[in-house]
Amino acid sequence: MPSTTFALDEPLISTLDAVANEARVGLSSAPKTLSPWLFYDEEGSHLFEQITELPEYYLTRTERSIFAAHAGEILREAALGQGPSGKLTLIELGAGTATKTGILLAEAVRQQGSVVYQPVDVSETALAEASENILANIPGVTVRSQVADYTREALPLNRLVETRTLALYIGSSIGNFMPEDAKDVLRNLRAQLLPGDALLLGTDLAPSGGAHANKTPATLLAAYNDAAGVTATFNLNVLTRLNRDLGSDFVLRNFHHRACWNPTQSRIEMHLESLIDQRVQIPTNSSGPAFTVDFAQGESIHTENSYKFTAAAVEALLASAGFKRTNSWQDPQHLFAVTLAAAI
Ligand code: AVJ
Repeated sequence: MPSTTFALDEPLISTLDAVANEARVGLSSAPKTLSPWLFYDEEGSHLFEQITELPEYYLTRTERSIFAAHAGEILREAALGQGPSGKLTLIELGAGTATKTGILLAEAVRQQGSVVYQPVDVSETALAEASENILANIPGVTVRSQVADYTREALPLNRLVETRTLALYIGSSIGNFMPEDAKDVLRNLRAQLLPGDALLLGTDLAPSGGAHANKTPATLLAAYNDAAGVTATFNLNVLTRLNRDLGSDFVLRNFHHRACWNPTQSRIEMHLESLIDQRVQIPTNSSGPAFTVDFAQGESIHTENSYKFTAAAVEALLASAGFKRTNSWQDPQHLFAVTLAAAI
């Protein structure tokens, strides 16, 4: 077994242990934090799907429109330099239900007759839905899904002979990571690729600035604080999850969803703000003894960062992880960017 391959027989800590650990560490630190992966229980995943359809949440539909407008060019450029018999194999990090990927897969089939698609995700049910949809709708695709946490394990990449890999890391998922961690995620991916393989990275763009800017902090704030309150429900659902998984006693009406733009860090932050002075109990669990969490009125739990990038920041991030930007595409309003890079 090559040394870059993660030993898949090594047991991963169970999800419940990981939840217990996150809660203990995050809620006893100052300021209090919880990791965004905690959002995605069954209800949270469903709420996120709803978010992607909100009028204010432009990210998903904008990235899809970029794929629809440029899929041919994206795949042709990703395939440049390959040997005559080589085809692109597509892998996708955090594929989820892979709803946007279909556009790229259909184009890959058009260009090369068939394609192998390897979606990687922590959710087995999301992967099952993804392959069902793709197999039913796009003939010519062979799906090989892998359940894995790409943030903690090396990617279980099955390289086929005579192919090049195009890794997809789309949906602005990279935006959830602190800059240092984002670099590590991409380096970890790079370590699984060969020179000449490609990466397609989807990033949300920073506000453009200027008096006539079409993307302002207000555009971002609306996307993370929608009028229908779906994002608020999504944020608060993390407390419901802790109550269910850990037996804690968070009272949801005592907290409120707050999104803010942090211009220094170029990120949207989501917080759950305590509306009163209160104490929450978390019973003993796999990560240690019972503990209490005290909140002062106005104190918050920082639940998510969503980084917004300039084109230059994307290029620098890619370079720091061993990739060289080859091309990029934006929607006409410059809301979102899709960047193609070569492993060097
Ligand atoms: C899934 C990380 C891309 O940051 O926009 C949506 C998650 N949070 N609304 C994002 C999210 C609040 C989303 N990502």
